[in-house]
Amino acid sequence: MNDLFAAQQRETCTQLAAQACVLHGFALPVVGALLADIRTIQASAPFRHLVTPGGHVMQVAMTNCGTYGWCSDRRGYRYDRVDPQTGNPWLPLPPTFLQLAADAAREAGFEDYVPDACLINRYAPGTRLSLHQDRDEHDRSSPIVSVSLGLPATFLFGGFERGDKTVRVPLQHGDVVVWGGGDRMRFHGVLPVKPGRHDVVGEQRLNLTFRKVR
Ligand code: MD3
Ligand code: FE
Repeated sequence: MNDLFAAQQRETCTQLAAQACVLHGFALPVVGALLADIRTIQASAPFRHLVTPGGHVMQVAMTNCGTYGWCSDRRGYRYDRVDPQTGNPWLPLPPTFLQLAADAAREAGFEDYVPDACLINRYAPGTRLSLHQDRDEHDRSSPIVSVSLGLPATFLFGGFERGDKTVRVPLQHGDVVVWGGGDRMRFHGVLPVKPGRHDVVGEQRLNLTFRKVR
């Protein structure tokens, strides 16, 4: 590990842009509670590989909790109050999720953050998420808070056009990223997750993204 990387890991926060920052290890104290909640959520709404409007099966497996869940099928992308697979509402956001999201948002300068949706992404080794923008949320002024668990990944942080240059951001187990304001509409993605086994989470990467949809 080079000195610059070592120094970065000792920082509590790395600023990626004016309103985007990585809070290193911020979720570590509540990892046990988060994983227990994820187990409950996936028992009710199992991880599934959504189909894009173009007919491609997504590599990332997804589920949701909160008032709204992100869905994709041949008809398009949308937020839905019920799981289309079961017809049941998504489970509510667990208190630990709400507390962590609000604490991280406050740390990054956003007071009173109350998300109404949490998309849970599961990456098996080799899984990637291609460059995209998150544009299905009605409320684009609230930040997005993302929590990384398990295997490390390289996040691609781009500009406002698909072809803009991207910077690579290493994300570790327990890191929380807050993306707000003007930086919310940036293109972003995740490079293929390298094979490995995390002591607690196993052979996968999990990512929680909190959003305010309405
Ligand atoms: C940056 N998830 O679910 S973190 C997604 O690691 C998504 O699973 C990635 O991109 C993951 O849509 C990245 C979350 C994230 C969400 C929205 C953003 C990062 C963002 C909007 C602008 C910039
Ligand atoms: Fe995204």
